[in-house]
Amino acid sequence: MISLDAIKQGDRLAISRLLSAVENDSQEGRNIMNALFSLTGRAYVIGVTGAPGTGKSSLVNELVWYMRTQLNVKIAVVAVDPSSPFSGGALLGDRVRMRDLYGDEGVFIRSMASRGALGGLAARTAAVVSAFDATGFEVIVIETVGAGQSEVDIAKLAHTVLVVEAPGLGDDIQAIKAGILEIADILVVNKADQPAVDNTVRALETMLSLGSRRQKYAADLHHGFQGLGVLPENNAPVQETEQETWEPPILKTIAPEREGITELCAAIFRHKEYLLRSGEYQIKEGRRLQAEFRSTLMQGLYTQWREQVDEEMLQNGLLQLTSRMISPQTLALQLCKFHPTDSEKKTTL
Ligand SMILES: Nc1nc2c(ncn2[C@@H]2O[C@H](COP(=O)(O)OP(=O)(O)OP(=O)(O)O)[C@@H](O)[C@H]2O)c(=O)[nH]1
Ligand SMILES: [Mg+2]
Repeated sequence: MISLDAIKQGDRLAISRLLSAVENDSQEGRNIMNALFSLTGRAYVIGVTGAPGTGKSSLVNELVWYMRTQLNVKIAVVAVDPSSPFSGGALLGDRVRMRDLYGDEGVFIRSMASRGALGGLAARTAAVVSAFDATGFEVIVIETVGAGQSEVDIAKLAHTVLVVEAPGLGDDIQAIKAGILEIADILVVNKADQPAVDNTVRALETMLSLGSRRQKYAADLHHGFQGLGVLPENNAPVQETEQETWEPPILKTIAPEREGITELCAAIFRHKEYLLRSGEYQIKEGRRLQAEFRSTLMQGLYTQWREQVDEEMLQNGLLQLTSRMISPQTLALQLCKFHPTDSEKKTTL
């Protein structure tokens, strides 16, 4: 039994057990998180992603150090690595400076187990973030490697996403994937002590300006169509008034020298203020809660269905599917006992 009082008092063992419980999606974890729900929604979440070896963990160390010692913020780190079993360890192992903070109750570092647990990685990360949020951590940093779909999903949990690049990873553009640039609120070129750093910065500037020109072109096109009366009024999300937009800044850092860390934190807080001013903060929060609701519901419905479905019918159906005697859609409809027209109606909701 995990004690709710101990969690509320910030007992680290109790918090640790809660984190495991929510990560494993256990009933106890769910019950506690339900009881703590009113305490969530207060933390500021920072996502840190980028190619392997760019210096994410080193930067996270410095962010933690800065926020803890200069701003007196309670901060938690969630290290997520869907592919390699090593990086989480590197985050915990390569922590020379973190010794300054050893025993500090205001810092909590957690590596996510990448295997053996139920549910999607993004959903489990969201649960761990909520648990930290509920237990009073004011800033939560999620560190993740790479540019796959799960990193993009995890990035959606963050209010501010840092994409970390470094010079000298082969071709300057090679490590920069268009998909990952789209999720960046701040671009960090770490290892600025190395030659060719300015090439990396220029490459990023070019990619960013191409991206924003494309967006502007799409908006102009939309306006043009509106002017021509091609688009109906009620189908026009683009507003006539100039809306404030966020241009991702490109910042240079040298993590081991602690260079550029103050500026990086300042940029994070500027982005936070922008989100609050523009109303995007509220929109993001709403979207996140709705996504959590949907994934919980889907998982719940699937579990319920799996418990109720006739096992023999399922196995026979899967055999028929594999030999292409029946389509996946037909099999799903048969096993759900949905009336086709009902399900068609539902999918349009
Ligand atoms: N020269 C230089 N080396 C750096 C800098 N930042 C980090 N490093 C070194 O680069 C290596 C990788 O740093 P990490 O912080 O582990 O990088 P990471 O992105 O977390 O790596 P993965 O988690 O494996 O993807 C380490 O040997 C760091 O000491 C920097 O600014 N300059
Ligand atoms: Mg790392």
